[in-house]
Amino acid sequence: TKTIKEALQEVIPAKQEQLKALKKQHGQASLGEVKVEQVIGGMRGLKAMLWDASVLDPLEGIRFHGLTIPDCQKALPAAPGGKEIIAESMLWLLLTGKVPTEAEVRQLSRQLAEKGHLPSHVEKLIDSLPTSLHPMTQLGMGVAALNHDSTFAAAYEKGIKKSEYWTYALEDSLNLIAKLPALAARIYRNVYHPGRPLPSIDNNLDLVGNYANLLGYGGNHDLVEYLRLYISIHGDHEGGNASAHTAHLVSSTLADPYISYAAALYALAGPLHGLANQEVLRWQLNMRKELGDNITHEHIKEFLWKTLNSGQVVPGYGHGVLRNPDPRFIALQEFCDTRPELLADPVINLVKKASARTYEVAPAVLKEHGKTKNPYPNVDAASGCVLFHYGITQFKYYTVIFGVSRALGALTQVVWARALGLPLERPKSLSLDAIEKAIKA
Ligand code: FAM
Repeated sequence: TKTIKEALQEVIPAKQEQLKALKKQHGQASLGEVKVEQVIGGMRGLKAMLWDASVLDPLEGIRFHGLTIPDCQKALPAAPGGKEIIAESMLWLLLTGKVPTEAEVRQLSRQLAEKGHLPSHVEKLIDSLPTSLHPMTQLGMGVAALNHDSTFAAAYEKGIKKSEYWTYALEDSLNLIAKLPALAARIYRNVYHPGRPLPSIDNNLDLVGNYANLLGYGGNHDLVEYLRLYISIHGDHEGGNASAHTAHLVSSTLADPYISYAAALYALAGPLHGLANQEVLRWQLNMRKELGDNITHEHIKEFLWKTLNSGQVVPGYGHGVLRNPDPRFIALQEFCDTRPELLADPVINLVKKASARTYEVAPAVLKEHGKTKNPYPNVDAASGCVLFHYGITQFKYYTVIFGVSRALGALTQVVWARALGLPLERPKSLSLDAIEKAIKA
């Protein structure tokens, strides 16, 4: 059975050739103009990055090497006895562009489990932090401190050829992904169940199976399956989203994958990006606190307008690229719809129903409000309500789960940027005067 490194070794040369030919034959070709509103508006729609593993169509949503989420749910191997995509299958697809065999992902699961334990200096660091320190801040610190053992940094110091960079970036990336469950679960245990013993990594489990076990939810098959789906579909969302782009920019300075991903996690920790899944639950629970449990459409409309009129955004809605409901939102909603017992539960029902009912009225309110270019739900509108049902009610932890997932895409981008020899990223900035002079010319 091929290892993921061997599978990657097979596909890299053709991509390197394709890039070389493109540069040689079409290096001077234009991909369109740059408008002033893009330079001062967060580069929306600016074609400025190369990223192969996923493409985000504004209407259709994400495709991973051409596969939609339903395609992935059909093609990518699940866990033994499971149905949902496992992280290793998504990682294999993102990195190699190929759908892995069951044997390949089982071998990758074992390879990751064998590297799953945390070095003691990271355990001590995490245990020394105040439980009031946000879990995302703790996760970034733990990831950065893992760079103590970076093979990329050590090899670079010794002096390696550019053509070898990707092999060390891959080794560090797999090592980091392997350690995320133990790191993320230790933070959860310290903050929410101080002193509770942490089980050890089980070499026969997949990454998320171990993660759920370490969180203390391994016995709940549905939750483990939900986490597998959740972590797989949050893995990559094109190259320009703030977390993946940060990892790409930082690693373009040849900073190692660990500190590059630590930087990405701090982008993810922003409320307009990954932290939105926390903000959605906070918003839903505030609505319940204010309105009680019989939340009607009218009530939700009033609460939406109250949010908007107080100058806040409605978390879970809108998107920088999407202009339709997020297929990731739909996949997570469908997970619930295929499990009637989930809908029976009063808590899930309320939060799920509240999030489903919010979905029934929010787009119209946002359209009437007239500002957002996308009035539809993004992945965060649904992702937290199922976690809440399963007892992971600590919504300040939700972005950490997103952080475990986004490593799949962000680190794939780091490996491929080194394999393609992409240079230091350095766009040109302009002063206001220079912009005014340029448009007059
Ligand atoms: N509620 C209220 N106003 C919104 C809005 C929302 N959900 N989405 C956008 N707007 C506003 C936006 O603030 C801007 O107003 P100003 O001109 O006053 O700044 C206006 O509509 C135009 O914004 P846009 O061009 O439609 O969206 P952007 O591309 O600037 O921003 C988001 C995209 C995601 C940051 C924005 O939709 C938002 O703030 N959504 C709520 C937070 C959220 O759910 N983020 C998670 C996104 C998710 F994909 C992820 O990364 N996890």
